[in-house]
Amino acid sequence: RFFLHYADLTDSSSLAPLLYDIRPDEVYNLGAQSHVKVSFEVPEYTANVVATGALRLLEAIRRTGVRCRFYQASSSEMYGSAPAPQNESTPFHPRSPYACAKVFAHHVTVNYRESYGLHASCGILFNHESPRRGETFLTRKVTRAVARIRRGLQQKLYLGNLEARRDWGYAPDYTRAMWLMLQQDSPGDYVVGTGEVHSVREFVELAFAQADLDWRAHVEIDPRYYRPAEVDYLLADCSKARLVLGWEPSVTFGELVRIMVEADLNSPQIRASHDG
Ligand code: G4F
Repeated sequence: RFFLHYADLTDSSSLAPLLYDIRPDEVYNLGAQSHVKVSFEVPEYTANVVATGALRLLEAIRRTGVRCRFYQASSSEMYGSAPAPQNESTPFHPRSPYACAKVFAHHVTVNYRESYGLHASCGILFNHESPRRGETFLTRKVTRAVARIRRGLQQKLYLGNLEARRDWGYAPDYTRAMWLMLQQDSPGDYVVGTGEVHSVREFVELAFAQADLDWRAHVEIDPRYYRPAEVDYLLADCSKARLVLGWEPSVTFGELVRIMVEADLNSPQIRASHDG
């Protein structure tokens, strides 16, 4: 009962007919060029997908008159350099083209809710990770390298800023929060995170330790991975999600690192390269 359909957030002509055919009850807009560093290389494309893309989808819903509930994937990146902990009332201070585009998408979703009475909610999700995370994002880049080093497939891991701090949680917990938002009688905006902060350095240290490796023997800094403007400190205050949605994270930071390292250690691709 799972169907894939083709459409593209940069092509409004593909969105309305699809909505009209499917007539969904719920629409989750997770579409993006979601890599922060990459957004500095392709800022216009990022804005087209992330900012105008959200607007195209909202406009398609409005024009077709399909009565669905709408979820917008807002991001903790919108807070940028705003003081922590960040909650729904914290003013945004975006630090990348990606974050600027997310701020537009967030505000236009709120605007469509207020203007047209759409059941549209924004989840302001802090970093959420799992073994399915793309290999160019920090957590997965590290856990994959740990597994490859452990299996003798590489020696070094090159990273950027080790001092940035993030509120990292487990993606399946966050998907539950998204779904809960659309089950509420009224739409709203919710911060979702664990309320715990760790540095990149801590993540690295724990991931290597998980495989009995000393990170200092393998990690080197490559300035190419620094960003023109960094987001130093993100920490969620998700009191509203806890109170209204009854949402709680189920996986701790330590468990998240363990799940991701184990998945990469057991990954068939890494095992196959090792055996081969
Ligand atoms: O894993 P990251 O690339 O994630 P970032 O930039 O926090 O953004 C992610 O989370 C957001 C939610 O808050 C999403 F909206 C967004 O789409 C994305 O999923 O980087 C995490 C931190 C950064 O401070 C970065 O500078 O790790 C630092 N870092 C250090 N070395 C690195 C590296 N990041 C990457 N990707 N690669 C490195 O080599």
